[in-house]
Amino acid sequence: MQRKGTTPATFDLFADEAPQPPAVEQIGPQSYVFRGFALPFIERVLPALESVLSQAPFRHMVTPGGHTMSVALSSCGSFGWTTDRSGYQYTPTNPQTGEPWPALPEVFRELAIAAAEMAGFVDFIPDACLINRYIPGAKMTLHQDKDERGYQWPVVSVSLGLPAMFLFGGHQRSDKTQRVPLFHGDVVVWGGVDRLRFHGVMPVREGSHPQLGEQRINFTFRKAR
Ligand code: MD6
Ligand code: FE
Repeated sequence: MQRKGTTPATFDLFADEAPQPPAVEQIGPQSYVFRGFALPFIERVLPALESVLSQAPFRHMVTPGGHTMSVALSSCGSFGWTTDRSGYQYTPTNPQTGEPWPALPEVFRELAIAAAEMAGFVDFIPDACLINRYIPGAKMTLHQDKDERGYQWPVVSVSLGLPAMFLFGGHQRSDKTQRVPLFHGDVVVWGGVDRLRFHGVMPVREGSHPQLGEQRINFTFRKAR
């Protein structure tokens, strides 16, 4: 369509852009995806992440079933999540080093609390942050997050780097799953009636992210105790 001089320049600039996905998507009665929510925090998050990982490097854990996970894991906060032949558990120290887990960086706490509030969970104080690294091909099979002491608090999940297809199921492993693509900066919050829904991540596809390279990093904040 031809426009004449009275049209503001910005109008034409944006006229041909693809429609933007909504900034908030509700994926369950008490579950939301907040697109790009972490981006304003990112310049503070990345150095904080480096610092945590220098103290508690990623490692591949072995599940109670004897499988080595394709996802590499670290933690920060008062409790970290570990798994070995004897089971899954939250521990106050890193079994790898015998030291307490690195403290939860202030910017992580701010991000988690702000996202939880957006989803209607006020007064969420996370005490554990699990950090997952996916290289291309890594995946997370369907699971429930149920090693926390209570389920009244949500889980806040932050995705960075390569995109991934998140699978959000129901309360039975066999329930149909929704596919939710997650991109750099997206934050998912779920809790309440959705807190124990099965979920997983499909194998991450090859690619390179301008800031994070050939990997996807996911943080999940919880109240473990
Ligand atoms: C991931 N996330 O996105 C794996 N769990 O890499 C999870 O397993 C998860 O994103 C509970 C709540 C949100 C999550
Ligand atoms: Fe999970």
